[in-house]
Amino acid sequence: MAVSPQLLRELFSSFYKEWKDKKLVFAMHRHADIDALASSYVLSTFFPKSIIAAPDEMNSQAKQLAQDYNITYEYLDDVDPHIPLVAVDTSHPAMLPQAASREVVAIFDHHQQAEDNLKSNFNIIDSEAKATAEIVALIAPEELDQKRSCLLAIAILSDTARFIDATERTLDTFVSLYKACGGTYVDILKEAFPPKPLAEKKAVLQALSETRFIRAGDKYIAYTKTGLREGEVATYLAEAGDIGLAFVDDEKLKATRISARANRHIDIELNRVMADIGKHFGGNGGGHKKAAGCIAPAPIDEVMVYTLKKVKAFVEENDNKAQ
Ligand SMILES: [Mn+2]
Repeated sequence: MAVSPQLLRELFSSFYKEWKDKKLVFAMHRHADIDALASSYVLSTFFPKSIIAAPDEMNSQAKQLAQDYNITYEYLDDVDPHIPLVAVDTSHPAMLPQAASREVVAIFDHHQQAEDNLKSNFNIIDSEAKATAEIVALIAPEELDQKRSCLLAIAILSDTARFIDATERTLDTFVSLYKACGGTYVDILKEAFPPKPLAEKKAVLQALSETRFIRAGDKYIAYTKTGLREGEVATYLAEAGDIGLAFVDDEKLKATRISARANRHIDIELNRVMADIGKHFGGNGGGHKKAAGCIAPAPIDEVMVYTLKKVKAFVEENDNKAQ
């Protein structure tokens, strides 16, 4: 269920009263994206003593946006561990490992909540919001200027992959930000989907060229391995078939990461399947119903075999329930 804007504003205003003059670090999730960056930045402008930080390297789109909009950010490991933390665009410890050693005072997020999520005093969370930027726009305690309006509009466009999924509230929020932004729609589109670096284009094309697929009832599950941009690859596959799965051998994490997407024709809770698969391998998973992921600490081929079996069974079970 969507949380009413009024409730979100009330929650925010109690957080704001208590923290507006104190030092805070707004922390993005791992491999921060445009939504995490733009939301953290805009939130930090309401708290004059705060800074923003990334737990590791941001993705190339977020890096480009930070450069274009002159946004400075730090690496979380370089930030004094005594500064209280606000988690932005995530509430999962796996997506923000540094949260374990810091005081988490608030969370701004739009992902599905699970039992093992981070806990804080101020949970400004609405899993029906299509971007954290949508929540930030709704709770903004002051009128947003051009720069901040543009950033939040770009984040909504990026996180919804050009409104693949949106509510009336998402669209209304986007339009009012867009009008305050001063640019054209194409300007916003260009920032939300900047050109890919050569290596990323190659990785995506390679992944698509090695795609395989299986059938589950009248649905196709398409899957492949990729080194980069697994979310984008999984989205292409879901659009071409029904469910897209992109597997990444993550050497740093010593785990297989999975990105899973479903198209608009399936009613499925991929966040639940991904949580189950993660748990099975001693890792974890979650996300949104149609855009989820997991970290499975096991070899990629083993994870692939298990995941395909699990997802196929889940799709069939889901179809039977629907009939
Ligand atoms: Mn987001």
